[in-house]
Amino acid sequence: KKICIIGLGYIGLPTSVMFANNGFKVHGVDVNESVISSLSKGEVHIIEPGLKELLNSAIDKNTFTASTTPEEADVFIIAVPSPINEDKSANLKYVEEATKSIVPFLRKGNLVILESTVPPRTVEDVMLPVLEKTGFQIGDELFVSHSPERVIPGKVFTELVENDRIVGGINSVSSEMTVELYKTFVKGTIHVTDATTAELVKVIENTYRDINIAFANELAKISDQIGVNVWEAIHFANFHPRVNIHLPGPGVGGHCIAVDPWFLVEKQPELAQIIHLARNTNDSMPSYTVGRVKAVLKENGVQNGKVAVLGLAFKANIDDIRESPSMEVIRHLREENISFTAFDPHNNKMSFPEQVDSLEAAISATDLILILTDHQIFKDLDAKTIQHLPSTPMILDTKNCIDRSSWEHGGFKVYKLGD
Ligand code: SAJ
Repeated sequence: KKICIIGLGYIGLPTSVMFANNGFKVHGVDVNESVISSLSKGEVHIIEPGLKELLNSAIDKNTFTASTTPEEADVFIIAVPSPINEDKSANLKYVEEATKSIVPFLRKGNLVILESTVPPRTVEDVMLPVLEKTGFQIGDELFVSHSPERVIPGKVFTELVENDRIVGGINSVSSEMTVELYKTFVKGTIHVTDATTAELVKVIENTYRDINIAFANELAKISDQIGVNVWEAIHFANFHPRVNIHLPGPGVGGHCIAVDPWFLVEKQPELAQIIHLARNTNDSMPSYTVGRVKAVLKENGVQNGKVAVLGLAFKANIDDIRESPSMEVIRHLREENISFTAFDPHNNKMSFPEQVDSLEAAISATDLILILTDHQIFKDLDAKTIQHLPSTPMILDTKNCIDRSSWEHGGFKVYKLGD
């Protein structure tokens, strides 16, 4: 069987090489020519453990090809971005374009699967009208379903196999065909529903997380006021068998959790109240963090203080700095005319003038170390060995990565978000 996968990003590419190593012929399609040319040489444009090896094994077996145009196949999988616009409305342009692009290649009996996360009703209202142009009877001659990806960057190949999967067909034959397909490598349970429910399931998973994090962030702000350590409070509360509070931080980044809740707000603005409020709370955290920076500098009588921003990626141990709260924190630092250096051990791309390529360069002659990402490397830092570098040895840890007492012993004045 042959599968044509549209979109070779952080979901489409891993999915392609999984199928290509599990008995399918896969043709991958991407609009970006440079992606195609690097893939053809066995090079990957995203960092994901195991990806390069699986790509090369598929290329060696002749089961994977890539180009900028689709080819005829038995199954088509769409895995393109579904971002939000400036005004927070869903941008379904890529989903629509991708659907249009396969129309000329569709044959009777084909299955079309949407993997991108989308607002509920997108399959029914956006994709089906395009697919009807083939002239095939939808559900009879052409089968369609939604099976959202649910993997986490950095652990994609484990989660593709181990996670449960949701499959929502536009009818039961579409669902059955989709289940059969994913069964080739999915070890988790595959749950079957309709397309619109599947769309909602995926969006509410990420919305649950966003709201829970917003709750933690609100608790951090309250704790700052009442003089309690929020990290300790959440830690203890979570010993309760029915409580699972997430953790505060300088904001929520990435391309999923900070985006998907807007899909619900857009659909039902009057009803999606907590969802909207939670989004605003999480979006307020970078500015709140810079407020804490200013307060700490002021409290300690530091004038024209310089900040060392540690961690640019949107979460631990990855290199992705797009949609990262760190970049928002930096924007606010600039707005407030606070000078800074910035360093991320996983991202040395030097994307802006303040970025430096070593920890030493980052913290030398600064007044406040500001930890924004909980990279393991930061957790392992030894305060004593770097104590001589800053002008003022102070640290504000927004991710609870450092041990207060050992840093105090190392000569630092220690502050935490929510403490
Ligand atoms: N964060 C907090 N506090 C927490 C947990 C996370 O502030 O307690 C922040 C992180 O620092 C980060 C952001 O939230 O900035 C998002 O990180 P994440 O690790 O929670 O999520 P993503 O965006 O990498 O992946 C999520 C996952 N969804 C869920 O866990 C419900 C993943 O399974 C999805 O596949 C992915 O979104 C997606 O593509 O939708």
